[in-house]
This record gives sequence, C-alpha cells and structure tokens, in this order.
Amino acid sequence: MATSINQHQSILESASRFPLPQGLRFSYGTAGFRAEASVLASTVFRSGILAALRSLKTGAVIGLMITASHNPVNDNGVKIADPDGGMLTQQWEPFADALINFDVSCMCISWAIMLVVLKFVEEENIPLGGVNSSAEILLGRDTRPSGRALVEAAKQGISAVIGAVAIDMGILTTPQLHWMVRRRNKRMKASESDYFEQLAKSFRCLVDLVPKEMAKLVDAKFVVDGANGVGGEKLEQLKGMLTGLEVEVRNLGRKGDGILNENVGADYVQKEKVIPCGFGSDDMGIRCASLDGDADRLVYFRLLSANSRSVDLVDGDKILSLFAVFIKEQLDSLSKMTNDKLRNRLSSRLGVVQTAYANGASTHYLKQLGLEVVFTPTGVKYLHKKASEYDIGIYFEANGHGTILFSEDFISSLHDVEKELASCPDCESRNAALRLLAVNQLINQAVGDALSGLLLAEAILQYYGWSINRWSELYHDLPSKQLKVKVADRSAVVTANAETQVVKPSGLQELINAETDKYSHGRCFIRPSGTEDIIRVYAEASTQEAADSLAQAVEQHVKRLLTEKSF
Ligand code: 16G
Ligand code: MG
Repeated sequence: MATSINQHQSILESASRFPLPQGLRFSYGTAGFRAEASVLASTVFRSGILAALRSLKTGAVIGLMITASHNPVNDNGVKIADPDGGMLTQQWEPFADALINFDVSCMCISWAIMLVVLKFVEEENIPLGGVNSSAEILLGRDTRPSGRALVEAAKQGISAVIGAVAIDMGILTTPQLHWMVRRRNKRMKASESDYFEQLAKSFRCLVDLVPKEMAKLVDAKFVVDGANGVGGEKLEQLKGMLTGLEVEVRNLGRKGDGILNENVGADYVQKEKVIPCGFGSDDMGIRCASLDGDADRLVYFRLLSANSRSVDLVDGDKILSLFAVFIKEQLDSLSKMTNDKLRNRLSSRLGVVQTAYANGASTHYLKQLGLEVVFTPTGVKYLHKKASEYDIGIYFEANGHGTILFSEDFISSLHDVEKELASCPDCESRNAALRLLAVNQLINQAVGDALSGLLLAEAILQYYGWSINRWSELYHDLPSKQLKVKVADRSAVVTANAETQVVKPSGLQELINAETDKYSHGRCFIRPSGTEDIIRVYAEASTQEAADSLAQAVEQHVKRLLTEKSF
C-alpha cells in the first residue's frame, strides 16, 4: 500500500534525526519518562509517535505534556494523557518502553524500530496509514527552558505519523492539559479561559453557600508559593476572576525570583518540613500553601515559630481528610431527606484511596469517620483507577497529589434531586446537592490539580470557619522517617499488597517485620522508586527517635541484602 510505504519512510527518516544517547535506558515509570533534559530529544520524539498511535487507536484527542514536575530545572520529561484525561493506559507502557529504548543510531537497525512500531500496530489493530486515519495531539509544557525545543521534537514525532496533527497549547500546568484533553473528547469548551471560568464560577457557587458568620472566622490572608514554576503565574491569572478569596502569590519564577523547585515548592516543603524561600518570620500565623513545579501537587503549611524555619505541614493526607469530612457531611444531609424516592436515588458508595505513605494517624482518623479506606501502590495511575470505582472516590498521596472523582450516574441523580428540591431554596438537602455539584465542577476530574484543590480547600475552610491550626488539629501525625538507599538495580526489590510486603529478595520482609515489632505503633515498608535508581524506606512509630531508628535498621538490611546479591 502506497500510504504504508510513505508512512514507513516518514518514520525512518525522522527517527534517524533523533539518535538515542549511548548507554541510556528510559522507563515510563510512575509518571512518564524523566531525565536530564539534554538527553531527552529522542525520547520525546518517539513519545510523539506513541501519542499519535494512541490517538489513532482510540479515535480521540491525546495529550502530551513536557514536564519533570518537581525535579531540578535541568531535568525534563514527557507524559501522555489518555482520552479521559487520565494517565496513559498501563497496557501500553511496555510498548512505550520498547519504542523509546530502541537504538536506531545505525541504519541497519533503523528498520528495527519500524518493526517494533509495525508489530505493535498490527497487534493493537491501529489504523495506521488508513485513508481516513486522523489523530490529534494537544501539547503542553511547563516553564523549563528546555521545554520549547522538546515540544519541537514531539511535533516531529507526531508529524512522522501520517494524518496526525499536533496542537501546541503553549505553557500550561499538567492538570490544565489533562483537563483540556478530557473536555475536548467530551465535545465541551476546553480553552484555558474556559478552565479559569469553570474554576472561578464553581468556587463562587461554593462560597455563596457558606453561612456568612462562618466565612468571617477565616483569616483572609493566604499566601501561596508557586515553586518558581508554571502554577504561580496561572494562579495570578485566575486570582483576578475570583471573588471571596484574597491570595498573595510568591515564587512566580519571574526575573529576580529564584530557580524552579530550588528550595521551594510542595515537594521541598513536604520532604524537608521547612518554609520555602521567600517566606520568613513575618508569615508567622498565616495560612500558606505550596504548589509543585507543574502544579499537580499541593500542600499547606504554617510557620511553627518566628525564629525557626520549621513548619506544621498540612499534607495530602490532611487535605484528603478535610475533603472527606466535607463530602461525608453533604451526603449525610442528603440521606436525611424525607422523600424516600429521592433519597434512594442518591444512595452512593464513598471510597477513600491512599498509599502506604499515608500517615497511619490519617488512616485511623478516616476509618473512625466510618469511611471505606483502600490502598494502592504509589503513583497517580493506581489511585485514580481505584477511586473511579466509587460513586465518589477521594484519593490523595501524602505528597499532595489527589482529587475527587464523581461517577456520571451519581452526578445525574444529584441534578435530578436538586431540580426536585428547587421549590425549597433554603433546605439543607438542596444546598448539599448544590455543594456537591459545585465540587464536581471545581475539582479536576482528570487528574490531581493544585489550583482546583486549593480553591476547594479554601471554600471548605470558609464553610467550617476553620483556621489552618484547627484543620491541622484534625489528628496528629505519627512521627515518620524516609530514607533512600542507592542500589545498582532497583528492580531487585519486588513488592506486593500495595507495596506493604517485600516478595523479593526473599527473607527481607521477615527482617523488616522483626525490626518493626520492636516499636510501639511501628510500621515500615520499602519499595523501589519509580523515578530514581533507589530503594525508598518508610518508617513510622510513636516517637521520632523510634521512627528514625526503625528506618535506619531496615536501611542496613536493605544495603546488606542487595549488595550481597543473595537472591
Ligand atoms: C511521581 C508520581 C507520584 C508519585 C511519585 C513517586 C504521578 C503524576 N506522579 O511523581 O504519584 O508519588 O512519582 O515517586 O504519577 P517515587 O516512585 O520516586 O517514590
Ligand atoms: Mg508534579
């Protein structure tokens, strides 16, 4: 077929312009390919091919985001958004790894890459080279200087697939791109101004439903650290459209500000438990929040004392808890409706999804509220999938990535109930339905989104009239410690049960159990990082000394077993 030959040539010619750097291997990992930006051109080019094939296969718009999130500024990365705005299906990850790692630096194997593509195209029945084949890929990038050139590499990969079109959306937060992909595939308005309008409107709606005496109790001053990344500027833009919130944004990444993610941002604040650059003793008593470099993570914090940099961290677990308390309260209001028919329509399953990193005190708190709490391995793709099994699924990682998912059936029932109750403007059930509908509009349904998460947290604080101190007091975290162990091959560690048990190397789990048993409230697990060549150790216990010593003891076992290669 003539088109096919053109197609082969198109991929072959452009692939040879993007040789794979010698000796490197890339893995799609928990959140796409990430590395030092200078070695990424070939990976991004091939990710362009991958995104185009995915679009051909699904007949839908696909997203390609150039970002390395909270990594240092010299790194970059690429990830693909599926038609529903979620992460690339896990079934395609092995193909992604095979395609990206195939070395085509010499002509004889440039054909081999074609074979990899063609074999997969046949297996997946992708209409490559078909007369009516068309593919559309939305491209976004964060503010990294390397982003512009990498977007060009992605465009070349996309245009190597005949019929595929790239639409460059410019600088965006990662969640904005995921949101746009989802909306376009639902044939809904999907521009950046539509995104801002939807957030501002649903936030307004929630604030309008707050009893006035409550809102007055919340300290108006609120400061956000933009990590010198894309989120700060976007929040500045959004801020102008918001009523009911005063926010000052720092670390915007403008001239004279610091460097992206350097001693700033959600990852830094969460891991180091100290204030980011640009904050100081004048911020004592003020409610503060931090975004990460691509604005898909959010943590809150407050300064503990004017003469130290330590913070009281309100992490993803506490954001989750705030959301869960609020959602549960609205559902409880709806369950008190006297109309049986309406009440039955709204019987729903509310589920909370966490990972092993969730502080044990948060899990205990959520269970005490009577909520169903389930665990998945680390990585948004796992939590998101699990949360989507509920009518309302709330998921968060402790690091601040999470959102609330609503099933379409539940939302349509809510609309019906709200209409039925229209004649009862002040009744609490109707207000509860309106609040849940506004949350569904506000909180990003595609992926965790720091901007929409921040607006929801602010609306809920106003609703309860809570200060950040009151929020932080929901429960007290158990002391915890995280360590990294450098290893030659992180794949030597295999885990099960949402990463809480080590399967390989054999014998290691027994050693971890024996150490953990020595401590009151002890809990410890290890897992291979999905983003770095390390093994992570997490330990929790009733005192900081105990958590530190448990982590160190397990670190020693990991080092010994992995260097002895006794497995
Ligand atoms: C990525 C993941 C995040 C996860 C983290 C774990 C996404 C969008 N991001 O940042 O969910 O917590 O990796 O990193 O999936 P680690 O595997 O190095 O511990
Ligand atoms: Mg991020």
